[in-house]
Amino acid sequence: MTVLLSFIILVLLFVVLVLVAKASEISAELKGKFDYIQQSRLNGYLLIGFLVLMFAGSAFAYKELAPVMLPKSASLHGIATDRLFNITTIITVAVFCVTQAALFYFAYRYNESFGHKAYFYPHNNTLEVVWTVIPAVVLTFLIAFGMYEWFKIFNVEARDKNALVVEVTAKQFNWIIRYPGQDNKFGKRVIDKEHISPTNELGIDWTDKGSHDDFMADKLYLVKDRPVLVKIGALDVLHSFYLPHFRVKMDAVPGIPTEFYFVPTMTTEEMRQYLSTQPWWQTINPETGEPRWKTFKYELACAELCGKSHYGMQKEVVVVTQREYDEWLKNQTPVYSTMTPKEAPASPQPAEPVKTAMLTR
Ligand SMILES: [Cu+2]
Repeated sequence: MTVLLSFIILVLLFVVLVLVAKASEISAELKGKFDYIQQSRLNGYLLIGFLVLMFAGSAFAYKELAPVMLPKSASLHGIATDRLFNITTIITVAVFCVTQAALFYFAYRYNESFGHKAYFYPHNNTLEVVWTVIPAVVLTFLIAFGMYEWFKIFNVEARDKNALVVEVTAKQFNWIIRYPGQDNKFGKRVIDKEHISPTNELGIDWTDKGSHDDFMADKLYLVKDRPVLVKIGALDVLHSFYLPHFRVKMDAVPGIPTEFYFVPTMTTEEMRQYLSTQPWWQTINPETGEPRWKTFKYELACAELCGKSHYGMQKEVVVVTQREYDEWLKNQTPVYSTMTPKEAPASPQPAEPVKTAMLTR
């Protein structure tokens, strides 16, 4: 509230200043005393002041916010994504600084003065070529580099066949996480009135034996250094599966299955140890009274504004070693085993081979 009020006061002050300046300008003009040269010089100084303020403000914001930016990538492909992001940022920031400095400096340097007539300079072929070719080459390089990394991340042939497979389905406003169980195959899903119910939101066909060992999890458990293929879907509107610490983001679209394959490289514990060496993470969290790194958690968030409780679409991601994962796996209960006979119809065709999930490509 205080911030909003301060902001309104600042805006109003600015409006008052502009109006006062405008009024004095009109009155001077009416009196025939308006000094255009002096006004132009003042504008020049103000523009230089703005330039300095803008650069100083940006540098300050960077210094203040850099420590709370995402820590280093916890996935294999994330290293390349970060490199691409950094290269793009460095190039665009450099270009921005040079062009803005030139823009404001020229406005200051060539303001209106006595005896100076503006030089008419309508065209220069060399200049046109230079400022067209250089950005074209740089942008082509950035796009080519980006596409190269993109195709590497989405190279289906290079995928490990033994990857861990997890199905994550988005809905307003939660994530449903399903693991395929021991057989590593998901039970079939059927999207019709008969199968979908409040107790079976995914429309799992319980007559499919492949579904009998599938279990739901409240946290997304992943294994360090073990590739994972996340099969992503949505039940209602567009959502976006976002794992910021792993540089993973993929739309969750109703009716169109998407997926993301990646390799986590740091367990939650290893990330905490790494963060314990970072100054901001060493500061005390007032909510817990402990250093921030101690309660660090990887996060699954929705990155698509999907409704009024969009902000609440969060789940914890836990990365563990294979041994810890196996231990966790032992304690998971398949949904089928907890169902009453009425809810869980017996499989009518036991001989039929297990079909893979409907949403599997
Ligand atoms: Cu969402």
